[in-house]
Amino acid sequence: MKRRQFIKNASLTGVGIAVGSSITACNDGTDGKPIKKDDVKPMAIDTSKFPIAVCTWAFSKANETAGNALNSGKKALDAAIEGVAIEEENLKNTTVGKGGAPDREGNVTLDACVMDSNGDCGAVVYVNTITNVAALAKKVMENTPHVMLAGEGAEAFGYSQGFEKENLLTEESRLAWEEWKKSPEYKPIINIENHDTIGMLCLDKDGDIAGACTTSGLSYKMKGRIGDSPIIGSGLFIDNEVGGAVATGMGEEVLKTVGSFLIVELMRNGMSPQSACEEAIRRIVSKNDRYKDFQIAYVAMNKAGEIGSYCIHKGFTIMKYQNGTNKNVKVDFYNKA
Ligand code: SD4
Repeated sequence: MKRRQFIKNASLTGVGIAVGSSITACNDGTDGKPIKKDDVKPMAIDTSKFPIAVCTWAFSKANETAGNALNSGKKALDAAIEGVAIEEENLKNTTVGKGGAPDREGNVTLDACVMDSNGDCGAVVYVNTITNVAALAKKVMENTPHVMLAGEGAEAFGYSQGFEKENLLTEESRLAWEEWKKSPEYKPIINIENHDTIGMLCLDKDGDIAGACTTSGLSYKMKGRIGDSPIIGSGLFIDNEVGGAVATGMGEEVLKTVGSFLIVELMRNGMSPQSACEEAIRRIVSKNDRYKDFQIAYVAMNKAGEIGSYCIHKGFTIMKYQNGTNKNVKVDFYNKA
């Protein structure tokens, strides 16, 4: 049997994921610390549990769309892109895609990345005229020699690939921005509006994992600001031998710790997805007294389809689709004070 058919993970027995209720600390005995090599046991993968789709926040329709696509036999990346497109096109969602809140000068700028099971990836940043930026990131991956395109270059490439030019600033978002300008203060509010990026991980019927992450970034950000979401390793990372991770929340803090890459590497070294997410949050809060003022949440899935998630503050939830059922799951959090 090939090495890929196994994942080295000590947490197979005694995993503490409570589907449908809440995800709490995983009972794998690591206490958030990397386990020793000798403790790492091989884990066989049971493909009858696949496919699985998981995403940040309560984006039910998006996750169900991805789950159904996986069930119909689509590959992980195509399903993830189909899923997140629901939110990119949702005009009521002011944190992803068209209708997203603008920067402080009134420009809606979108960031996205995708990563495939073969390790390929694509990203776009500062896109002002195209709604489906995750799909655009996939085109960058497939049809250019590059990983990332920015701004006008990304848009021009998008038109050449058949994407439509659109005005992303809806009347509702424009009015909210006009209101904000009356007393402009840049103060992201925990769990509200500023933290609703959709990051999605899909595990398809073949057991391959891929993901997508797409956002309009922080509301009323400085012109030109880019967050973690389109940065491979920060907003999203996939290693098809191990699993994947996605992030949402205050991008600056995720960037400083390369959060999604960190989680995948911790899983490679034997941590469960749950312990890996907890350790990634611990790295942030242990260095940063200001954590009380911002939210960060991670979601991870390993090759066996085990899911973990952890965040700084109460209020974060994820969607999980498995066996045709799409559930909202509460996530445990660090700040119990
Ligand atoms: C960013 N991580 O641009 C994103 C913000 C986010 O919903 O999660 N927004 O920093």
